[in-house]
Amino acid sequence: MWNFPLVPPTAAEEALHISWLYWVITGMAIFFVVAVCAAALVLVVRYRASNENVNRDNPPESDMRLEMTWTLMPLVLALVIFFWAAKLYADIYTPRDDALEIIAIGKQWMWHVQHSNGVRENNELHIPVGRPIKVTVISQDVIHAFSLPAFRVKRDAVPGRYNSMVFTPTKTGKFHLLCTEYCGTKHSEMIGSVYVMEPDDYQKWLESGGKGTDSSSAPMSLEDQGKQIFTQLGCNTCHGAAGAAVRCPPLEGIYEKPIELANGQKVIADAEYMRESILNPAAKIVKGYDNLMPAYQGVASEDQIIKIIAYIKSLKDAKPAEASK
Ligand code: HEC
Ligand SMILES: [Cu+2]
Repeated sequence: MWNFPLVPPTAAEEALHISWLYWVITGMAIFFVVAVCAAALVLVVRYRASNENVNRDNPPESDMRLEMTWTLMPLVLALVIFFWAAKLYADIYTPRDDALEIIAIGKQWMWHVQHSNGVRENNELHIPVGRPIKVTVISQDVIHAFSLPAFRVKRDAVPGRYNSMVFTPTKTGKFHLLCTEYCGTKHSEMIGSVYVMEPDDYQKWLESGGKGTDSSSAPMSLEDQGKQIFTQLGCNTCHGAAGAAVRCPPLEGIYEKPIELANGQKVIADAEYMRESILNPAAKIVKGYDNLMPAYQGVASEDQIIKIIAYIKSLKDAKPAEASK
């Protein structure tokens, strides 16, 4: 039952790099503790009051070489560690396009995982081995933290904010998935498993709708579900509707493009911006339009918003219909 060894398995490229950094820092700390203690011990014994065999005349008051050594050496070591760690940090937290995208919603007290073809799972995460995985996390209530010890990565799940991280699993198998931010009574039950699979097995798993058996019940993709929700919530009565009562900006082709706002500011239409535009449209008004969109705060769930954004993203290369201009 006891499956928490001192050091978790090392199952991702990033994990290997972070382990190296970790052990180098630990090794340095051990080296200096031993060196300082040994020096102290030697000096204490050698210069003890009863030892008359040492020369105590004229003790040196300063020694530039000594000063330089113990200033420059730690400085260089600290800078090496800083740049090394900064590089690893940037590798993990810089978004990249070649990664497989997965979204995880934290809520009291479970992880809800969404794959882009529409498969969803709770407290489990199935991913293929050998390719970068980008996990975007958000919380539906309080702050949680999505933690994968075997991959040495974790990210805070913050309400109202999409945070992401990238890692590349190198080993197949079952690993821990934890919440590492105290989030209430059942925080300790907010645990699950990551299953790293061979790419073919993962593909089969996805196509079978996450059941791993051969059935043709592949779910609807995120963007198609988003399109349905777009209609359910009545977004389509304004956006893209021919002869809509309200003049509104087209959503085709806006994803990750700069948008000019009424106050002269420019923003990039990323997921974060879209989420705000849906929940609280008054916060940022598109230039040339009026604040006529209803707020969907309390109406659209995080889950629905993720799907709507997937839908708007799928319109990235589409041309706006004449009617919605
Ligand atoms: C009553 C008509 C109306 C409805 C319904 C409506 N919107 Fe809007 N929407 C607007 C208007 C007007 C704007 C421009 C003013 C602004 O920025 O708030 C806008 C702006 C937006 C923007 C920012 C677009 C940009 O170019 O930056 C997004 C994203 C958006 N709406 C999505 C939605 C979604 C998703 C829904 C459904 C959940 C929806 N809207 C429902 C009228 C509407
Ligand atoms: Cu939690």
